[in-house]
Amino acid sequence: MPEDPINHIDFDDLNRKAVSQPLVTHIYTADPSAHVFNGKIYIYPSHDVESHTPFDDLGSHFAMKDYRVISMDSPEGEALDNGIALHVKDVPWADKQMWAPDAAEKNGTYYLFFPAKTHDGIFRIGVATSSSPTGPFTPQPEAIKGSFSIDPAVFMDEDGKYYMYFGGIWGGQLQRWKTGTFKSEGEGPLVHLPEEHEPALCAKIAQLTDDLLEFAETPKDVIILDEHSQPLLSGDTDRRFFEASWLHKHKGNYYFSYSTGDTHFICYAIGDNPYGPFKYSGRILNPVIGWTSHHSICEFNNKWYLFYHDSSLSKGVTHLRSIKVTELIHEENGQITTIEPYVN
Ligand code: FUB
Repeated sequence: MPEDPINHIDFDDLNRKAVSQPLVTHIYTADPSAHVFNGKIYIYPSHDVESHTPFDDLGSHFAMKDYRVISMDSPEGEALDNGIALHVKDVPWADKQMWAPDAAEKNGTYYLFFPAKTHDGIFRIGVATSSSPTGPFTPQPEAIKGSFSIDPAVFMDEDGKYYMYFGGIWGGQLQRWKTGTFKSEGEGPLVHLPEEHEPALCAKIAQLTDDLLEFAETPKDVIILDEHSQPLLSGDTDRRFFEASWLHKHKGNYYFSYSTGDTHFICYAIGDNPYGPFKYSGRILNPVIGWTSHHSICEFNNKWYLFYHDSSLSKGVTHLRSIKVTELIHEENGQITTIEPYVN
């Protein structure tokens, strides 16, 4: 990962060129999962903080402790911080690193899904519930049974079934679960990554139980195929899955989108059912300022929006990011127009 801050960039100029500005500036926020509940937009972001943890390839410097829900009446409206929705000290199974969350609603109950490291250093995914979309949320005493890794994204299909997509390589530990059980680091945390010529590691999908508190099945691979109907390879770093799963449905097609991590793109792949396989279809967002890129896609009043983040407000500090929103266009042929985050 590059060291930060980035000194050679004229940030005033960059901000003038940005297609959108930070939604909130009194705190740092990232990984925005946006949903429309009761006609209003609710964004479930990570709450970035400065912890002075040294920078490393495993993201130890992302040392977040709580979640805050941001609400908006419209994508152009004011973004309101609704205060602390859940703190790590209130989650019995979690120790640290409250990374990218997501939320869902069912029968008037709101569910916050979140990853965190357990006291023995393993990322798991938990659930907390509330009667309000802004919380406060009450966590379940244990993480979801059989959960691992990071970045949960929950999609409700039109038949009322809920699915969780999740996973992330490198600091997200997905490579350590390659065989189904957690592997020790051995010669280093990245040694379990596949070779470049082998299929890339996949995001995971699991249907949720009716109460949305557990997996209803063993997680399966979310396979992304290339133009020859072959799984993307591990060495195809411009296209392979790294982290930040999201699923949205448009005109009957299932769009699985994700970050390519170390190559900094948000890409998408199209399928005809929630499990895939999905065919790689292109880029949604070109690289932003900051190492990470993470997004969500949401429809509001018949228009589609990309919620994303960059590190422009912190002048390039990778772990101090700001959430943003811009319009997303589905073209007639089903492709998504690639967004250039800064334009001349
Ligand atoms: O915010 C911490 C981690 O950075 C997220 O879980 C990843 O998706 C990346 O954005």
